[in-house]
Amino acid sequence: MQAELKALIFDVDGTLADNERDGHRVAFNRAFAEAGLDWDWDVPTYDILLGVFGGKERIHYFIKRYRPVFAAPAGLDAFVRNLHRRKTEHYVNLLKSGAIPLRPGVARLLSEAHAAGLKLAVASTTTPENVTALLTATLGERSVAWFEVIAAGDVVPHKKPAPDIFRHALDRLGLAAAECLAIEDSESGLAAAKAAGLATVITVNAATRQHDFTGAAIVLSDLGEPGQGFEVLAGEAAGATYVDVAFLRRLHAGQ
Ligand code: XBP
Ligand code: MG
Repeated sequence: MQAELKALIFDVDGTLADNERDGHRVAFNRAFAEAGLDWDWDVPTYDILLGVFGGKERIHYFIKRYRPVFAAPAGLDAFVRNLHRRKTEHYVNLLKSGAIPLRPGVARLLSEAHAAGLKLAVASTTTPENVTALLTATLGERSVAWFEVIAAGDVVPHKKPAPDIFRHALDRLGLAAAECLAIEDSESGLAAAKAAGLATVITVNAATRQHDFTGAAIVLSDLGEPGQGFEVLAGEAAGATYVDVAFLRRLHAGQ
């Protein structure tokens, strides 16, 4: 790419932290139990439900597909909204308890990129307070200010795989897609980033390893650390073993 790399736009769930199965899933189940529902999302069910982005959207889909005769006590939308609000509280409490660490290389890359003057942004489907709670719990309160833009949740009409949240982040950054790189973990996330014109680095996790990542700039097991390198699943790392700012600049220039 001709343009200089000016910003990194991070997905959150599955990318910054491996937080779906042991974080979000647990929080959903706690909210269901508390509401007296006999719904319990085990890992295989949750892996299917992860195809639907957004917690409220996921609950709606579950009811439609698995509990078609369920009659919500109030209107369905209000019922799901309230249930999801409690889910968010449970999730934030899980984060505060230290249950969810960042993935390998994330803390290192964020602090290096911030120090190098790259702008940092988030483009996520999750609820905004989940993002600030994750950053605060793992990197401390001041890390939230490293991010010029935290684009998350219902601020756009269409969630991933639609490109809306990445376009929104680019607008707020005041940058062109060619000046940025996205970091994602899922096929839908890649589709969203690509449709917004962004070159994308993929770090897979157990739930996304089998996804189709055609069109990604590179597909890695994780960001890697100096002593514990990544595995390259697709693309060319040119001898690098972990992702740092120099690696991202080279990758971006080659797009
Ligand atoms: C992943 C999602 C989210 C979370 C749950 O978002 O789809 O819905 O699973 O969060 P991303 P909420 O990978 O874009 O970060 O319940 O707050 O929606
Ligand atoms: Mg994700």
